[in-house]
This record gives sequence, structure tokens and C-alpha cells, in this order.
Amino acid sequence: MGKRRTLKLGAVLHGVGGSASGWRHPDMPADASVNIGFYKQQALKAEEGKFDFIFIADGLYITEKSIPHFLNRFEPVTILSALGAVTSHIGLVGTLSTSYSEPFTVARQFASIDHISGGRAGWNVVTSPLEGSALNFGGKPHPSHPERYRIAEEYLEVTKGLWDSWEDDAFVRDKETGVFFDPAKMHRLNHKGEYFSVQGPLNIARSKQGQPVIFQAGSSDSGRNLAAKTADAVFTGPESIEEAKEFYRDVKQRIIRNGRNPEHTLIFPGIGPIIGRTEAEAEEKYRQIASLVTIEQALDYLGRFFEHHDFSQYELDAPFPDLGDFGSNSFRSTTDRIKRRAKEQQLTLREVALQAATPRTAFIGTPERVAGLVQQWFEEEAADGFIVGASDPNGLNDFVDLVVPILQERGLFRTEYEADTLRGNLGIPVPENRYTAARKAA
Ligand code: FMN
Repeated sequence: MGKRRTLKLGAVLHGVGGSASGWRHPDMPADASVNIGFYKQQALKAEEGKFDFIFIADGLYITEKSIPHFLNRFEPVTILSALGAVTSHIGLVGTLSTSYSEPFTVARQFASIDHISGGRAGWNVVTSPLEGSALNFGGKPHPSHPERYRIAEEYLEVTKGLWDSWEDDAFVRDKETGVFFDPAKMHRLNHKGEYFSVQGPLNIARSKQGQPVIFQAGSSDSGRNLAAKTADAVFTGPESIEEAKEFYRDVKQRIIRNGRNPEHTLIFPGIGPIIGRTEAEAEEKYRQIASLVTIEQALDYLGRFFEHHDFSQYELDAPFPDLGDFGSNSFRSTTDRIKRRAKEQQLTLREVALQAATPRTAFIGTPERVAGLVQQWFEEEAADGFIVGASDPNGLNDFVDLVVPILQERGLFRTEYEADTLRGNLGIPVPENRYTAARKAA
């Protein structure tokens, strides 16, 4: 029998928030997305709540229609390094694109955060959905959806290989004898593949947790396969417990088919809880957030998923337009769902845009109600944990102060950190160095 599952929690630190108008909320610092004080306060609050990790999302292309947070925000590796210095236990997870970076550089960056933080780094591997990203990186065409995932798979092979460049006892550092390292324990990767040619070795050792934790956030067929082959944790954005359970079952089965242990890859649906002392107060909070968004902003928000498509050209109260295949080369799983639901529920463009821009989360209500939903999703195997993105500026504080104590009382969530590494707290193993393992096996 496996050991008892325990709930895991991550907190999205997202500056002024994921909506067009969150920055106008009376309690939100309008410059929160580039305010180190705000990020520090949020990271420390999540650590006070014993969260497993904080998460910094990222993207590489903006236009004047992008939401305020996307227009002016911190680069993930940089802000995580700063937060690593002011926190002690919480994991530090950030997005970096495999379509617009080099594995050698990225392996170094995350290994460096891993050392700075004593083994708390995690990398959210994304393939960059937005075609416009190509315009900022030399102008070669944006790779197609399946090709982006092929690149990502080889990219991870290279990165993980580079992270094993040094066996754990390679650096002798003997001042007496003058021996700094053992050359037999330094390894060149000599990778030559379809997309990358990388000799190695990497110029930084493994950390206390062996290798940074790999997160993966794509939910399409290709995304699920990449997760099954390579990831320690998976982000997903289901709209119901049924959808979450389907995803959970499917990804865990794919993991087993790849010969990996399904308990060692954790699934994290994203939730944006809205918490009130009463149900009515929570509803009022939602109305306040939703009322700040105009229909024009909602159309722009929806358009971003479809390569910044201009939805203002259609009749607002007519059925959602037939877009054919459009959108499947970018946020495929998201655009497929938007199109499918619009058809099934016969929604108008206005309804689709408002639902996308101001989604009414199922996780709304009193702390007891939100904790109850967290418990249900966890116990019914719709989730191993949650990535919590607050919809209003006090959302993280409310979750930590009001919901976490209930989860702790019910024995679902830790009251103290079990470890000081991210792998340790997530309960996933430290991967053994491949060369050490091969020597032992020989
Ligand atoms: N995409 C990004 O480009 N940057 C991110 O920071 C990012 N974070 C995500 C966080 C969560 C919780 C989820 C569910 C998705 C995130 N994505 C992010 C989007 C995915 O990378 C992916 O593009 C999207 O889910 C579409 O899936 P597909 O690529 O499998 O079609």
C-alpha cells in the first residue's frame, strides 16, 4: 500500500491580477506587478500558510490589448531569485518557454535558483502558445503546436542531462592536496538531436534536491503526453470536478503507460477562490470584481486566446461565431473548450466573452464551503493539490487565514513543513545522478 496522500498547495503571484481591471480594486497597489514589496509580502504570506510553492507565470508577446499585468511585469527567474533570499521553506516555481530559449542557459538558471534557495526551485515548462512571440526572437516562424511539443521533449532531455553533469561528490575541494574536483565524476552530455546540439558539461553542480522540479501546463493530447513522460507536477485548468477527474485519470494512466510511478507526478488544478464570511459577502466580492470589466475589455481578453483575434467585428448578442480551426495552434485545449461550450450551451459572443474574462469560480463562498470543495476534489481524485490564484487583492490572505486552518484541523494539510526542499515537501523522490546509478548497476 502506498503512503497516505496529503494535500499540496501552490500560490500564483500575479501582480495586479489576471483580469483587465483588477488593478482598479481599492485594495490593490496599482503597480503591484513590478512592486518587489508586494511580491515579498505575498511570498511570505504563502509561506506562513505552509504552501508548497509560489508560482510566477510568464508570456513573451504583448499588444495594446493585453491585460495590465502582462504589459509591465517581472521576469520569473529574476523575481524568484530575489524571493529565494527572503524565504526559507517555500518552493519557487517559474515559467520558462522551451520554444524561445536555450537549454544550456535555462539549465544554469534553474540550477542557480536551486542553489540560492537550498533546493527549492521548480520550472513550469511551457511551449509558448502566442504566435507573436516569434516576432521578438529573431523572426523565424512560430513552430506549430505538435512541433512545439517535440522541441519541448528534446529540450527536457537535454536539460535533465545537463543537470547530471556532476556527480554529487564530484567537488572534492581539498585545500591540503589542491584537488578541487574529481574528473571521473564530471560528465559531458554530447547531445546531438533533431533540434539541439549541446556538449556540456554544465557549469554548476546538482543541488540538495538533485534536480529542479519539472511542472508542465499543457492540457492537449501533446501536453498530456509530455507531462506523462517528463513532469513531476502538472498544472491544469478544469471547469468542473468531472472534467478534473477525467484529466487526473487520463494523465495518471499515461504516466503508468510510460513506466513511471503515478504517485510521483502530482496534478494541480488552478482555482481562483473568492471567500466571504457569508455566502452573500462572497457573491458581493465577485460582483465587485466582475463589474470593473467592460465588454470591450472582455472581448480583448477572449481575443488573446485566439492570436489576439478582433472579436469586436461580430454582433455581440448573436450566437458565438463559427471559427473553424482557428485557435488550435495557440492555446489549443482552451480554445477547443471555449468553442465546444459555446456550441453546446448556444451562447452568444457577449456571454462567451464575459465568462472568459470574469469566470464565476465554483470555489466561492464561506471558508467552510471552499475548504469542503478542496477536500472533495482531493479525496475524489480530481486533484493532488491546487494552484491558488486569488481573484481579489485579499484573496491569498483570506485563503491562508481562513481556509488553511480548516484544512489543517481536518488533517488534510500540514501544520509544519516536512522538509526544506521542494521535492521533500511535495513528497517526490530526489532523482539519482544517472552516471552514479549506471556505475552502481555495472
Ligand atoms: N502558458 C504560458 O505561456 N505561460 C504560463 O505561465 C502558463 N501558466 C499556466 C498555468 C496554469 C495553471 C495552466 C492551467 C496553464 C498555464 N499556461 C501557461 C498555458 C499552458 O502552457 C498551455 O499553453 C495551455 O494550457 C494550452 O494547452 P496546450 O498547449 O496543451 O494546448
